[in-house]
Amino acid sequence: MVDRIGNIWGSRTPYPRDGLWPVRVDQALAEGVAEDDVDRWVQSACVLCSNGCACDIAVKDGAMVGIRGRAGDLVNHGRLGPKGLFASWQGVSHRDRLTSPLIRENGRLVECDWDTAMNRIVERSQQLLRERGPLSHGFYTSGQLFLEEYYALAIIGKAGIGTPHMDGNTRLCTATAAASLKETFGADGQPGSYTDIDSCDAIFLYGHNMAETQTVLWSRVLDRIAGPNPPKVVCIDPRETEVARHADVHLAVRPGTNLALMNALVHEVLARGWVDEYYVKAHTVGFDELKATVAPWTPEAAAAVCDVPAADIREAARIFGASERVLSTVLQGFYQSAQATASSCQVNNLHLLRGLLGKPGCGILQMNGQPTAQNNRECGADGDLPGFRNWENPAHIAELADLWDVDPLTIPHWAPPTHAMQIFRYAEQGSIEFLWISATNPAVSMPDLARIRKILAKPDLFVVVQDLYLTETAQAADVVLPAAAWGEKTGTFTNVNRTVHLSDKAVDPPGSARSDLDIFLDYARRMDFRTLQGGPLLPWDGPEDGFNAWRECSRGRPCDYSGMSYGRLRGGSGIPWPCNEENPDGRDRLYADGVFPTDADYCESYGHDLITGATVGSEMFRATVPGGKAVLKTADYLPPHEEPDGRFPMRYTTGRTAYHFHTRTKTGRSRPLNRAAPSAWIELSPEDAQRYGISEGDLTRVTSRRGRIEVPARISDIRPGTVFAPFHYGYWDDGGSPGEHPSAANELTITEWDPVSKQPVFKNAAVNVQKIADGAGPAPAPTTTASRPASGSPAVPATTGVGGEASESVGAAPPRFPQAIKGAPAPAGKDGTR
Ligand SMILES: Nc1nc2c(c(=O)[nH]1)N[C@H]1C(S)=C(S)[C@@H](COP(=O)(O)OP(=O)(O)OC[C@H]3O[C@@H](n4cnc5c(=O)[nH]c(N)nc54)[C@H](O)[C@@H]3O)O[C@H]1N2
Ligand SMILES: Nc1nc2c(c(=O)[nH]1)N[C@H]1C(S)=C(S)[C@@H](COP(=O)(O)OP(=O)(O)OC[C@H]3O[C@@H](n4cnc5c(=O)[nH]c(N)nc54)[C@H](O)[C@@H]3O)O[C@H]1N2
Ligand code: SF4
Ligand SMILES: [Mo]
Repeated sequence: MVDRIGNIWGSRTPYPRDGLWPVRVDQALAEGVAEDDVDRWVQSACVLCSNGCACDIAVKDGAMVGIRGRAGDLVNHGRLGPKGLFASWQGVSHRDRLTSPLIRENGRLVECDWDTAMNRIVERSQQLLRERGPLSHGFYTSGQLFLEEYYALAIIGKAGIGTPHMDGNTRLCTATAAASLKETFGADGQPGSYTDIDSCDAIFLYGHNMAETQTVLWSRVLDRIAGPNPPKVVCIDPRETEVARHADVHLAVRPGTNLALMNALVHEVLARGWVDEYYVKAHTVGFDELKATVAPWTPEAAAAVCDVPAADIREAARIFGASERVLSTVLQGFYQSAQATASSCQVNNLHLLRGLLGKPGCGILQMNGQPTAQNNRECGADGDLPGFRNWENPAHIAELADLWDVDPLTIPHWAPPTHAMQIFRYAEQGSIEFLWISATNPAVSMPDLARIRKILAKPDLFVVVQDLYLTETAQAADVVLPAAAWGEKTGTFTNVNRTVHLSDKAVDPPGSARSDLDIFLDYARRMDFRTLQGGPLLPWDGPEDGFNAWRECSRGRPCDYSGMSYGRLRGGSGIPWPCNEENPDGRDRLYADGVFPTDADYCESYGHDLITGATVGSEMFRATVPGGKAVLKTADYLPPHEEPDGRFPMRYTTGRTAYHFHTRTKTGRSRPLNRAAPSAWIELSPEDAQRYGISEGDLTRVTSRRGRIEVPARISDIRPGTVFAPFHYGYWDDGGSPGEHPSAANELTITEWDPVSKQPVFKNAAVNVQKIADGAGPAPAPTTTASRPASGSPAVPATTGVGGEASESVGAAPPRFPQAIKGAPAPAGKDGTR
């Protein structure tokens, strides 16, 4: 039996450079259920991170009773990680699920039927449209719905209502991935592929704790590291993460200083002549400006700002410059930190300078986080237009108007789409009076929670929340709509690797819960949205109609799905887009020919100034960017806005642990995961702990200009001067609102965003830390992850595995937690080694 709590990545299946990653099928079944007892296995993919591991859901007597990885899928080769194995099916099979709509009556949420709930929404919606117009409406959605659901919502918002106020939690998540790809290459779309892990000589992880946040992808890296001719690993992270522990160079930068480091890496690559001059000349513009911007950024200059040794910066640059094939992955340590888009563009620039694109082992992964964030960006239920169309290009608006048969003037395009932080600002100011929140929990996940709570509680703001559970956000709603979860509905979604999977319905939703698609279609029908011809705007009967409509919308665009169908997605592996006549089986990596989607009539964006965020505009873009060339975009380093001072002397940063997903609505309801990380903590370096008289497990108060949290301290290997808090711990399992000891990391974070991507800055703020009580024992932080106790600190009991004794917790309903987890090697004939 393999334990995926104590042993997150499972056993090694090493393989050589350019080898095939061996298959290993991971499986978990509920206690008392044997493989022979399973009635059916239903094809799906995991929705607990952007890796998109393909799986089959085990069904017995109409209930989900387990999961196993799909051996033949190109993404995971059979593997699943802790969240996939436990939280997927357990997280939604819980007695706490919402089973009927709720409406607010005399201040309290009471159960009602669907007609009552939907009528209340439609009445308010119609009244506001009459009296105030479309700008009274805002939609704040997710990175966790299915493609068909986003596309329906995009059509409702853009063509039915006509509001620019549509965004998703994708703004908090991967807005910078999209922005950096648009700035450099002209359109969103992942250049690289997971197969680049198989072929690379070096892998750079920029602010990406892949070991905990894409555990299956990290298994692939670990298997390369364990095999012959392993890749070099470079890690840029202020904490001693599992990635850092495997790194040849670990640059533990001061939070908020990424761009200084990136400018130095580019400086070194130029200074040492590690540049493919032919490639740069043939395929890029902007070289001279890039060179001038990085000129002052010697390794010594960056070392002073980032507080890392100049020699380490040189060594990292040497690894980048001298390795034949380099893979880069970028995530929240860059996207949610200062100068996010500029720092991420420098990663693209490094690859362009060396011509390391479109070849095996030479990928860029501007990572996603949420399972379906990519689809929201593609379908345009966030601040993008469907099919990566450009809001500044009237021809693109006309295409959409044609496709939907509506007046082009209905589709908002007179200004950039409104980003999430601005939507909440309009709600705060009162111009948005109707806010429909689907599949996200802003009362825990947005910055500066005291402010967000105040906005959601405004009496004149009508809030609809569509969720699986009565979350902290749902508790503030006027109407709560119970949604069907993964496994209870059919749809498609696309992972980081552009790979599209179909997830089939395995079981019925609880009570009267309905799929998000059915809810949106019902709203569209009740609102009687019409086309110019007079037909219904959304005549779809179900998800497959939505997928077919989307295929047409995507045809000829970079994210071309026209060659896919539900039929083709059933049975085999997922398929990466573009999938069309030219690429009937999809394409593994983009830009092999060095031609980029920057043609002014085709591109998704004309770009921005990376310092101010001002748009470049069509005229300037046409004058300066020859179609097909990539743009070497750059900016000078600026210090973060909130720097430590006498009152708030520490840098505060936030993030994740392997065992929980976001606000824990699923992982907190899976017993093994909940036991592994039951409650909140902060991480402090031994030096700071000593300075403040704090010992392992002591209760601390962390204060910023916005608020406070009170949680136990783990003394860990984080860089001195920095405090880390996991952001998973809201209040649904603790009375619903912050009590005596608030624990949500976002009580402290700042209302600030990147000027280009508008992604909020969750990863730097200034705080003060003090001890408020002795601890009763060690902090409740896992010992298997970045929160592991610092070397040399007192003994702390290990994070328990699933093989250990069961204990009661807020976890899953009784018979549902797994007893057997298998990590079986591949059958004979496949190249599985153990
Ligand atoms: N277990 C688990 N996996 C997940 C999720 C989850 O909630 N739990 N969520 C999914 C989602 S939606 C996302 S977006 C991804 C996020 O995946 P990651 O980006 O890997 O996760 P984070 O922990 O947010 O941040 C990564 C690292 O950034 C570091 N960091 C903090 N500040 C800075 C800085 O200024 N510079 C640099 N270079 N690094 C810094 C932190 O120490 C942290 O280790 O994970 C996905 N996978
Ligand atoms: N301090 C700090 N804050 C952060 C971050 C950080 O690193 N630090 N990371 C940010 C990032 S990257 C992200 S992605 C966000 C995540 O923040 P949230 O989106 O708020 O987090 P989740 O807990 O995933 O919320 C998703 C909600 O959707 C519900 N849900 C799940 N599936 C379905 C479905 O099919 N239909 C419906 N209707 N509902 C469903 C779940 O029950 C849950 O309540 O947090 C952001 N906030
Ligand atoms: S790596 Fe991500 S997609 Fe794969 S099983 Fe884990 S949570 Fe699910
Ligand atoms: Mo995310």
